[in-house]
Amino acid sequence: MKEQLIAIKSQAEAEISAASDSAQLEALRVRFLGKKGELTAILKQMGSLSPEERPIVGQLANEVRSALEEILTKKSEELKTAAMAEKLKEEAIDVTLPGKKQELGHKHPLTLVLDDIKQMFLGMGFDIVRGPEVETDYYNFEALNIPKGHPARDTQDTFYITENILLRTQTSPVQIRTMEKMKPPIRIISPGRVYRSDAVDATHSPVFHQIEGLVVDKGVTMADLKGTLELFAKKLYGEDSKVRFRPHHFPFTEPSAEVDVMCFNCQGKGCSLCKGEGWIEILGAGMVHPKVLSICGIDPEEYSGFAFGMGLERLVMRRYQIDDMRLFFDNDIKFLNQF
Ligand code: 2NM
Repeated sequence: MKEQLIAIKSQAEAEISAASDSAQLEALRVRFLGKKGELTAILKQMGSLSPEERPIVGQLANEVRSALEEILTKKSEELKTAAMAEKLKEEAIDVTLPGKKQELGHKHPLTLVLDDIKQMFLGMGFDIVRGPEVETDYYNFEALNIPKGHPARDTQDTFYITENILLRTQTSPVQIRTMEKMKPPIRIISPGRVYRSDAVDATHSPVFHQIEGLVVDKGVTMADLKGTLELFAKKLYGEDSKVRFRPHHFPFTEPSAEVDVMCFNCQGKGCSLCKGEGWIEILGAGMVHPKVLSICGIDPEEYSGFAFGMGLERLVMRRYQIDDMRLFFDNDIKFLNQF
């Protein structure tokens, strides 16, 4: 039995030192020292020994066990150290490599100009109000004096979610909601995204942006509208800017006008930008229709108001000489980086 123990010891020592990972090492521990292992198998035969031999063999068996336990522990440490060294080598970072440049974005041209315009109206005492893009037929049409069957419903065809829920065609519903909630004086602009069922081309997009304005108070007149828009034109196009009003029709204002600004390119002489006109149309405006005021719970005998609306895209296209509206929505970095 002594010989067997010594053979097991040298066999185990050889195999343990050859082990290449911790799973192999664990298998060896079980094979030699486990409950059903080779050393235990020897100890089970101790009963057949003489009383003189038993303590000697017993002591030898204990020595073999602790010797093997010791080299198992040592080998396990070695394998762990080697594995860590390998991992560190694999995950080494080359600190001499150049870093990744962080590209800092900037504002979209539509946002740049909208921010400017917001500042201009904030400076004139207006508040900025936002509202839902998904609207009801009532707020988008009915309350603006555009009943079912009105021709304006054809020119403002939109996207319907149900028969009564739609994507707003203008931001006027925001102003209706404001008039319902607030008592005059009201002085607001409502910028935002609007929708029309239009085919995409260089000057049309089914999604675009509008800025509408509304002032309601006692004694508000067309003169206030003219003064406000003249001041706005001067802020936008320079101190020498002039505006002119042409009669027009909107269902929600009476009287209504289209407003032109003198061509800032040719000072009214006529050029390619204004197509020889000398004037460029920038917005629509008018005195809020008494019916619209009444619908919102404002007494038209006591109060009056003016409103105006303009398209942001066309304004920005003129400012930067952009000839195709699609460029705003293509998200082409080469285009956007120019602003
Ligand atoms: C425009 C032109 C003229 C307008 C009217 C209203 C409201 F809600 F007060 F009736 N909001 N916006 C208006 C008036 C909009 O856009 C070309």
